[in-house]
Amino acid sequence: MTGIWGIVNVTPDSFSDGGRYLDADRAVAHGLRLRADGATVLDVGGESTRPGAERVDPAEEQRRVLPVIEELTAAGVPVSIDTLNASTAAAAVRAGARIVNDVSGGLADPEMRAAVAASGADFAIGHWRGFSADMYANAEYRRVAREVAGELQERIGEAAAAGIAPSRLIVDPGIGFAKAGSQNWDVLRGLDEILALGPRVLIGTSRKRFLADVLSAADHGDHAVSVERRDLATAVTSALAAQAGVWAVRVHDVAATRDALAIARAWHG
Ligand code: PMM
Repeated sequence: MTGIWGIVNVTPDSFSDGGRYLDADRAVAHGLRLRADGATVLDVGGESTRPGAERVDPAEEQRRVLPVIEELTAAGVPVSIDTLNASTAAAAVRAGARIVNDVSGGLADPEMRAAVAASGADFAIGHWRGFSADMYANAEYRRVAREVAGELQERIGEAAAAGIAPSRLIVDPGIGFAKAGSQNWDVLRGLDEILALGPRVLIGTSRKRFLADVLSAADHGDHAVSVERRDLATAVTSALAAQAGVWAVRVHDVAATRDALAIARAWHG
């Protein structure tokens, strides 16, 4: 059965004067809600890895995520840490995280692979071609899915060389990372190439711009592309990805995706 990773972002709320503990409490409550909705893993992040986002100091990142990881782990929930930083990955695993989710696949921080190898955690490696500012300049492909698979194969080899067994790996083609609109659809259409690599496959389409582009074209731009419309689109792509054989999908709205996956399963009997 396809797993559902629920996204727990621990980034400061500028409208809150409650400070760090309130933010952490809110993140824990949100995580428990996603767990009740059917999340199999909670993916906790303290630095937005979204295209265009500002970098955050690792010490600040850790101040944000570690209390949340400790509490969610104490509540018995499997946690992954979404980070580009080796020191945060190591500290998160000490706090209870079982998976390190690095959208750069180990490229952003030269210490990452060794940190993950030593930690014993599983390692989710994304397809990535550089930090946000350069990302779209690097979106040049001839055959997108094949090239993404080829680069992920290199990341798998590097992880293996660092002592991380293939059974500990999860690969993610990095939807929206160094890929412009239609290139994301090329990747999804070519998922077999990613699946053929061997490790478990994770896909994150949630609320991403390539979905909003399609929704906007569908109603000729008559209505704003709300979060609700993006979540519905995400449930559809997640069900199709599940049908294609992915191991897990990473989403904001766990309940909608849980329902979509249940309907897709019913279809297949
Ligand atoms: N996308 C974002 C962040 N982390 N991790 C994985 N494994 N795959 C993704 O596609 C991915 C990710 C984008 O940021 P968001 O948290 O705002 O969705």
